[in-house]
Amino acid sequence: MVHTTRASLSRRRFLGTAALGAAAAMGMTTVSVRAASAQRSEGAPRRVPAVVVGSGYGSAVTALRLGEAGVETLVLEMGQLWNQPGPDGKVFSGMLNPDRRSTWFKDRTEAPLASFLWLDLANRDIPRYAGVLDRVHFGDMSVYLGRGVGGGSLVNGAMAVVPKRDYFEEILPNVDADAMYGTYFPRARAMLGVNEVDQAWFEECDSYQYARLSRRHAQRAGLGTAFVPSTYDFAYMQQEEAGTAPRSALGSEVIYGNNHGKRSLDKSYLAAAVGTGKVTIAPLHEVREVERRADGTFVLTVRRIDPEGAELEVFAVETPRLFLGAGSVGTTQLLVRARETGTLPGLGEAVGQGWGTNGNVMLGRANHLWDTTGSLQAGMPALGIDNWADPVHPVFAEIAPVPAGIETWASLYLAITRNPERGHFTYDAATDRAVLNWTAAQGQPSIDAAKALFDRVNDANGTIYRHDLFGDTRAFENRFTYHPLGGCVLGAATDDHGRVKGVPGLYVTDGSLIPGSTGVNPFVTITALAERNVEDVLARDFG
Ligand code: FAE
Repeated sequence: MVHTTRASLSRRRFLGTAALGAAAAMGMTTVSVRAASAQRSEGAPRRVPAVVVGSGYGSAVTALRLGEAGVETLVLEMGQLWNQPGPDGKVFSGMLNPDRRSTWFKDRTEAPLASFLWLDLANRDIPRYAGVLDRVHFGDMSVYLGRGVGGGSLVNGAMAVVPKRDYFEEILPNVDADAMYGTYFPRARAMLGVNEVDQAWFEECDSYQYARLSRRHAQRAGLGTAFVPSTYDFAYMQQEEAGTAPRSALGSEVIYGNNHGKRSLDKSYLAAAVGTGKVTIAPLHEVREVERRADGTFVLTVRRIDPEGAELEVFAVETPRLFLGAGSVGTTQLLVRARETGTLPGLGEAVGQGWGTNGNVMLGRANHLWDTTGSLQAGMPALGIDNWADPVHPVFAEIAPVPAGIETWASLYLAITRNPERGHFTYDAATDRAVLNWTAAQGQPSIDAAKALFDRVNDANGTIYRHDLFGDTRAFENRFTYHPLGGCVLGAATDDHGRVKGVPGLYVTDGSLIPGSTGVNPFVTITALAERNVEDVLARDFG
C-alpha cells in the first residue's frame, strides 16, 4: 500500500475539499481536482481503469486507496453532492420543518418516530426531489439509507463504535482479528476523525440531560452504560451549547443532514480521495445495470438525472475493475438482478443471502413528571446501555434523543440485539427489481431481547412503555432498520477479501459483506474491513 504521511493526507484533503466546494458552486456534474479548475460541465469518462459504485463508507475507503495507488477511478453516486446552500442559506433542512431536501423522491417525509400522542407531527408533504434520506420499502421491512456523496455518513447518528472482539471473531471467523484490532480499526477511526465527549462537560451540560436520566434509570436496574465515540465534533457541540456557534446537533439536525459539526465522508475520506488527483466523483449518476463481456470488461449502464428527477442521459461506462459500494441493499440488488437476468452469469447462489437488521428495534419509555429529559437534546447520542454480556438476551441500546425542541417526558432507545434471523433477496421479474424477503415474525427475537432489558428498567423505576410513537399502539418498532447488513457475505459470496466468487475483477466493499449483525453500530466495522480488503486487492490484483 502507498504510505500516507499526515502532511500528504492533509494536503490531499485540502485539495479535495476545495474541489468539492468549487464543483457545487459551479453546478458541475463530476468532481475531481483537475476538473474543478478546468471544466464547467463534462460528461463522465466512458472507459476508466476502475469504477466504484456508491460513495458511502466502503466506497470512500476504496476510492482513496485506489487514488493513492495511482489508479484513475470514477465514483458513480446516485445522490447529490451536498454542499450547495438552498434559499434559506442552509445545505440541509432540519427535522422540525423538513422540506424537499430531506427525502429521496417521495410526496411526504417518512420519519422513524411516526407519531407523538398518536398525532403525526413530524412529517410534511413535500415535492419529489433527490433528498438526502431514503426509506426503501420491502413488505414487512423498510430500510433507511443515506443518498448523496458520503452515503449514510450524511444522515447517521455518527456513533463510531468498534465491535466487541469476541463477537467480531464469531461473525467473521476468517478475518485475522489481530490485524483488525491492531491496524485497521485504529486506521479507520483516525481517518474518520472519531472523537470522545468531554466527560466533565457531559455531566453538567443541558444537551445530555436526557442521557444522564436514562443512565440513572438503567443503574437502578443494575445495568451499566458506556460512552460512545462519535464522528460529530464534540468541541463544536460545546460551542453550540455555549451559544458561540450555529446550532446543528443541538438544533434538531440529524437524519436529514447536519449543517455543521459532522465529519461526514465528504470531509474526510472522499475529500482526500479527490485530492489524489486520480479520483472523479459523479453525483446524480445511478448505476442501473452491470454486465460482463467475454473479454472480462464490465459494462455499466448509467443514468444521470437532475435533482428534480428528470433524466438527462443514459450512457455506458466500461472498466476492467468494478468495486461495488452501493450499500447492503444497493449492492445486493444490483448483483441479484444481474445474476437472474444473465448479465453476470458466474455469480453463485450465496449472492443475496445472509441479510440482517443488526437486530434493530426502537422503543420509548414514559418518564415520571419529575424526571425531565430537557428540551435541548444533542441529536448525536453519546451513551449506550451495554448489556451485551447477557447470556440469553444480549443488547446494546443507544440512548437516543427526541430532538423535538420541547419536553416530551419520553426516553428513546435504539436497541441492537442479537437476532439470528436472516433475510434473502430474490428477483421479481414483474418489477424488474431484486426484493428483500423478511417477515414480521423474523423480527420477534429482537423485540424479545429489548423487552427483557427494558422490562427491568421499567420495573426498577416504576415506569411504562410509550405506545404513541410509532403510528399505532405498539411499544416496539422493528419494521425498519438503520443498519442493513449482509447480502454478499465475506467468505461466502466473496473470498475473504471481497473478491466476488466466479466473477474476476468484481469486488464488494460495503456493509453487504457483514453477515447481518455486528452487535454495535456498524460503520466503523464497514470502514475498517474495507481498509483491510483494498490493501490486499491492491497488493495482489494491481501488480
Ligand atoms: P452506504 O453508506 O449506504 O452508501 C451507499 C451509497 O451508494 C449511497 O450513497 C447510495 O446513494 C449509493 N448507491 C446505492 N445504489 C446505487 C447505484 N445503483 N448507483 C449509484 N449509487 C448508488 O453504504 N451507523 C453507525 O455506525 N453509527 C450510527 O450512529 C448510525 N446511525 C444511523 C442513522 C441513520 C438514520 C441511518 C440511515 C443509518 C445509520 N447508521 C449508523 C448506519 C450507517 O450509516 C450505515 O451502516 C453505513 O452508511 C453503510 O455504509 P456502506 O458503505 O455499506
